[in-house]
Amino acid sequence: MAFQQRVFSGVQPTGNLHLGNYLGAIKRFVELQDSYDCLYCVVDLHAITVWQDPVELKRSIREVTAAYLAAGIDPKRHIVFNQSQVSGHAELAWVFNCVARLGWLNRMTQFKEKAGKDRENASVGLYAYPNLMAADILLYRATHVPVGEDQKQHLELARDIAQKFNNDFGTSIAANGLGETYFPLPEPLIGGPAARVMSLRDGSKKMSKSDPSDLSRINLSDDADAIASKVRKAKTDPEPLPGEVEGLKGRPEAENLVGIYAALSGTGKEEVLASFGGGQFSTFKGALVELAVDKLGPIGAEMKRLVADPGHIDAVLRDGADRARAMADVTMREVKDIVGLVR
Ligand code: AQP
Repeated sequence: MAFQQRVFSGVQPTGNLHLGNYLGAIKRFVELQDSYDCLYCVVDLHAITVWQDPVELKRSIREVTAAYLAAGIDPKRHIVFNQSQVSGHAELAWVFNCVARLGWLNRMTQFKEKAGKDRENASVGLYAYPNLMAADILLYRATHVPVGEDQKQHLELARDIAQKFNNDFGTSIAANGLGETYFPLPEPLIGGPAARVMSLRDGSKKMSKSDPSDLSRINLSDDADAIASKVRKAKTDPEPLPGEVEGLKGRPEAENLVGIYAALSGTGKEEVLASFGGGQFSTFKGALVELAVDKLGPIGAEMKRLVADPGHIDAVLRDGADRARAMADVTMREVKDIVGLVR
């Protein structure tokens, strides 16, 4: 690996990869390849924190891998793999289960949202999910983590865990000749006009794989007709588009569509409103359909081609896991020394 700074991030293989996953995460993964050493993971151990059909899970792991490759991630220059194939993730997560405090996890809003009212029935894995996420990142001592805004709180927890580990074991880290601090405090890379893509049916809810309405999201596998129909049916309000970003306040659906256009075209919301401000939604939606089909169509087509060749995808994952494991093994040997686990 050639760069000083290292990126780690992942996507769960839970089906229906959508525009939010693309703009909030995968598109940014691609952009970061020229400045960082990158590990991009299909986080299948996270997926099983809620029930997954085993046959569907295998399909989905390959589909996320295909999305990575189709979007432009280079698995030779960087590392693409699935989490379950590197046992260090689960091992380090256990150490972090013993570092993180219950009070910290009790504050995690994603657990509250996902567990809902039936909290007693949620899996222990769903509750401890942020500790596994911290392990994913710190196993490779990654310095930067590109994620959508919904993951900000988990990233802060990963920093707290790294800090507490460094403090708790400071003497041992030094005694083992491993420097003054062991884990870096990973920086979130969140931003751009689509850090939080909202549902096309409800501008107050994030676009999500698990939304029961398929009209709420644009899937990466949608064809041109499906994209056109979903954009045309997207909820809007009766006012024309404003000329300035200020005018999007209190208009979540308009803001969402403008943000999507900006992110897909690589500009900002200001530029989009400079072109479309004052006009009707129907004109803007027509342009958005054209842009979305232009940008997403080739990715969807390439995903389809790749998924038809599972042998190739599995070979990419195996090669990535071998290279990731070599790095993870070093960390786990050092962590065991630091913690005092005799080997
Ligand atoms: N709506 C979104 N806008 C921007 N970024 C998003 N991400 C997810 N939804 C949006 C980002 O995509 C990456 C991978 O997400 P994930 O699949 O690991 O988990 P998630 O955040 O739980 O995704 P979903 O779609 O909301 O799944 P469900 O419905 O199963 O909970 C992350 O970087 C995430 O921020």
